Amino acid sequence: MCVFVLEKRRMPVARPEPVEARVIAHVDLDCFYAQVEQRRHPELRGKPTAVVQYNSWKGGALIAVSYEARKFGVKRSMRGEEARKACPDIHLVQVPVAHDKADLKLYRDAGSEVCAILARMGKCERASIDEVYLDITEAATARLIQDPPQCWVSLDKEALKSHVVGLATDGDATVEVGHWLQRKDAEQNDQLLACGAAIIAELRTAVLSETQFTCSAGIAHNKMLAKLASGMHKPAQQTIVPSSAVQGLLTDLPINKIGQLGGKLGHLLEVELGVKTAGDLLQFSEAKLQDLFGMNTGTWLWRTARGINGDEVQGRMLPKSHSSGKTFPGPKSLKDLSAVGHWVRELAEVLQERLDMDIEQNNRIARLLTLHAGCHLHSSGADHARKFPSQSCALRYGKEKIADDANRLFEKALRKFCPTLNLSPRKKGSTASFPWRVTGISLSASNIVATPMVYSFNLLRCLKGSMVMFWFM
Ligand code: DCP
Repeated sequence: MCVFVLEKRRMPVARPEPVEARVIAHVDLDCFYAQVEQRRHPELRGKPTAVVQYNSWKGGALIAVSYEARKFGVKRSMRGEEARKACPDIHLVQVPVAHDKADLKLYRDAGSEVCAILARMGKCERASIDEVYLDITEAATARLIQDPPQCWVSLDKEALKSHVVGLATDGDATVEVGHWLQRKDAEQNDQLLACGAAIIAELRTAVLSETQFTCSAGIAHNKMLAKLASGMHKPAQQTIVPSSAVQGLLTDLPINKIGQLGGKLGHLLEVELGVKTAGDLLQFSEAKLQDLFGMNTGTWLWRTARGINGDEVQGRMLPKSHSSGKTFPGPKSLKDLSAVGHWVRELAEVLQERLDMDIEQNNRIARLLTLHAGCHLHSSGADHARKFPSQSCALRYGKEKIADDANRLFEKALRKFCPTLNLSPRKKGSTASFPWRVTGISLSASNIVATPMVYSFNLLRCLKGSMVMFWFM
């Protein structure tokens, strides 16, 4: 019997772990947008720097803070003015703007540079604009056979600076880490992690010398543990999680720190079962968790509490979808269909640019268009938020077609959101306002597939019409 009903597509799925241990790394760039801006403006290097949103109210919202600025207590939750109070010498750089909204191309491209370097040693999955999972099992196994840790004559400086979870280091940490990496009596899995740590140290050094970016990493036997470890020591450091340290690491770990437990599922565990840490979950049998959450999620929870995770690194360096969105907070909210139509057209143009780029650079097309929006309904003076239903349809290329389809999707969603609503155009001069306001819109293009060259060439020809005619002349 499944007691807690949650949206199925959002539920985690338990996958079996392989018999042979994997070596997985999670690499996360440090204060990413701030580093990109420091590279673009070398005079900012080593100085307290933050990147702020284009909306300049109270100095703009901080979205990335350099580690030099963090020393003064500057945090991402602050606005520019507050940050300047905490650190008068801080340099605030505005995020680039295009189409009247933040343009992240600069950061996306910088993330791609890093991915290309990391992918040299194994399967690489781009998890976000500045995070990558790597499966380096093959490379670590090969190194263990050809050049086992006990035989290393000199140790990589970065590898020696690793942190090993569960290793008590009273004296010189690098000496003790060096011993741990080269232990003759180490189990094979720990030796594999030692080889993995050496490989990741080399890759991080290559990233620094080729891009000027520092990054931090976690090295473990699965994705969940590698991700937990990469954030433990930042910036520019790496952390290894040996199997023997897993239970100690998880016992007091707040469940919202575990991927997929930050949302509704984690909230349910806390409110309904009093589970605050991964250790608290250990008291429930697998059968009990299956009873409460269904077979698959129950098993996933039981395994997660024990640090077991079979998710594979996907071998995907390109995004699974493209999106273009904008928020309209407070007084900027959109209050009529023409304002929504205007912004839908702007967002459609940005989305089409990214779709064109994907065809040209990667030979891929998207097949599904989805509109998401945040909408508030105000009736009898009360302004209450309710979930606005997302709507999808087949994606037709061309910015006008995308805009038309997205506008239709918006109206369809609005009718579902508020079935009694009259959407017919207001009479000229009418002062009656719509009983809703839109606080955010996003268009996304997903279901991306590879296209044969001929097809994509024809598609480009349709899209760029006259320009292609010119090429042929
Ligand atoms: N970002 C954003 N808005 C947010 C959070 C992040 O635009 N609310 C952007 C700016 C960040 C980048 O995404 O530089 C990566 O986010 P992270 O959460 O990984 O944080 P940072 O890389 O900035 O810092 P850290 O070194 O703590 O990972």
